[in-house]
Amino acid sequence: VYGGMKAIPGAHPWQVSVQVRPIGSLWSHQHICGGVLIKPCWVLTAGHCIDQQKSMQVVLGGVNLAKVEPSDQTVEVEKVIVHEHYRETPAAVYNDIALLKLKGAEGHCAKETQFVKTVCLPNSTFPDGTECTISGWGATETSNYGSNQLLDAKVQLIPQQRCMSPDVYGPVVDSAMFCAGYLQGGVDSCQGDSGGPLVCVKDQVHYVYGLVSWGDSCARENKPGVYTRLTHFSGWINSHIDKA
Ligand code: 4AZ
Repeated sequence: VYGGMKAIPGAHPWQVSVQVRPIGSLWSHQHICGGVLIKPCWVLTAGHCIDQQKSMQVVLGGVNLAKVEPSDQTVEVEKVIVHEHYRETPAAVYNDIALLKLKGAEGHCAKETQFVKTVCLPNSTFPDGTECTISGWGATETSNYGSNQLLDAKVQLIPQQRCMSPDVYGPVVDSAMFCAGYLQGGVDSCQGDSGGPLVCVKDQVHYVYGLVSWGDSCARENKPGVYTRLTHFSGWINSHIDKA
């Protein structure tokens, strides 16, 4: 996150660190992406975060990736479901969404605590200009490698026609994506934040409205972050959760 601040422990209890263990490596797991806890046994992340070759785990409840915290819950991933129409082109990433089914007895994968909670999926659109919150351990203005501390920042929902205008991203942006941030730049998600949440609040209820997906670099003028629009994928999400 560029232009962010250190998150208060427990402020984003649905935030997940998605980690892989490189094959043949003696290293332990490494953070590759963010994710979002939507059910005790289900995490949403970005499709581009998935490498089917590697064993995955998620860490819930923590803010500092560099140390084991008492609030941490580490859970293995049992199954990965990438969207059937996930596609990456040089210009954009389409249907950038995946579900991770966590290991554990039915409904008892992540344990709800002050630091680990699910977040609601949205059932309606938020207005242009709404201030929402992004969070993650991704690259910052001072480190391409990202931050050990979870960071967060406020971003604004940008009108779709601005996002699709030629001076921003043009028509490569489709209706299953949206832009958020600031056209003047400075505050944005970045590499390593992918798959993590953009959360908006209505009537004191938190909704995960988007997943960090792509952008032309980070925090640049006229190049806001592009997010997977979750209202577009509620049918896909529910059908896979119900049948699994
Ligand atoms: C990435 O490389 C990436 N500024 C993620 C988010 C953004 C740009 C790049 C948005 O995963």
